[in-house]
Amino acid sequence: MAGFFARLKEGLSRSTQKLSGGLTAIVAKRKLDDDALEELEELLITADLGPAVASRIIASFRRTRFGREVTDAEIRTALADEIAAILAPVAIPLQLDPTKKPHVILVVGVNGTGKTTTIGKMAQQLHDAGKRTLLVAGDTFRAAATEQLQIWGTRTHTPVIAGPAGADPAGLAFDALTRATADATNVLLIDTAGRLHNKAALMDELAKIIRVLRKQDPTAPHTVLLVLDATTGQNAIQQVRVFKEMVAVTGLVVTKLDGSARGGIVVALAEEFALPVHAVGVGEKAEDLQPFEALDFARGLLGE
Ligand SMILES: Nc1nc2c(ncn2[C@@H]2O[C@H](COP(=O)(O)OP(=O)(O)O)[C@@H](O)[C@H]2O)c(=O)[nH]1
Ligand SMILES: [Mg+2]
Repeated sequence: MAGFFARLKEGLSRSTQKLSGGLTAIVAKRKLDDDALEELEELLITADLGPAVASRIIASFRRTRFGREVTDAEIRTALADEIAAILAPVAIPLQLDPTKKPHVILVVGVNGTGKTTTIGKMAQQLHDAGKRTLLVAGDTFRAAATEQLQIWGTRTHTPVIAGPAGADPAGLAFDALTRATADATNVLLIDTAGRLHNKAALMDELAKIIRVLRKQDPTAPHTVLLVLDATTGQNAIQQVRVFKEMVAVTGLVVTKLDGSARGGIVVALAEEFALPVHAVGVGEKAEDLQPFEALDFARGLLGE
């Protein structure tokens, strides 16, 4: 997994520059007095960690280091430890329930966050793990979305259930679950539309998908994965709130951590929602989706 950590660290480098560069400037100047702590708090907020996390970390630094001469290396390490402690409880890999045939995963999120790509990456990894998988092209609103999923299906040797543009996604999901149950498929991955500008329609659509799934399996969906795009920063917080009102989100995937300067958002999400972060995306290839590791991420963020 060293390769992935290297990519994660490289991907986070813009976030790191912001946080770590700012930190050096603050700490190098003087000892950790009120002004320095205040600047540090602002820096943490600017780096998208959120006001709650920032104030808690600053309170901790005040308790342990107030008035002391500190080095930026010491602060960097202490910060990485604090961040890792916040992230550790949410760093929970996605568990498939082997008694479910299939384990149904509903993938939701705003347009463009990376739902279809994440499903494609998961399909590849499931294929490599010898799992039988079926994909549902439930974003029937845009024809391109169905084609995009079909390309991933071909690439990963995974069948795709799709309909014409405008087809009822709930109908597709129902048919897919019938087929998946009949041939003992391990995982059913359902793509959905992310038309947040028409929230009522989207909510109805998701509710209907869930309703028809439950006609066949009252325990489905077993996972509701909300995909968030790290580059949207604080916006991601609002997206979680909105989607939690629509569906019972069980976990998050945070994409586009490569090249985003806003990786700190993962810390704010952990603090605010305590939802499991199952995986992170650091690129467009199948191997660029990996389980979320608290310490690796915290160290990556601080450039350690
Ligand atoms: N750099 C980068 N691009 C990504 C990542 N995940 C998805 N993308 C890209 O983001 C764009 C939107 O992704 P898509 O899966 O179509 O989003 P959807 O509308 O939610 O289904 C595509 O160009 C993807 O290749 C990631 O982790 N890193
Ligand atoms: Mg899509």
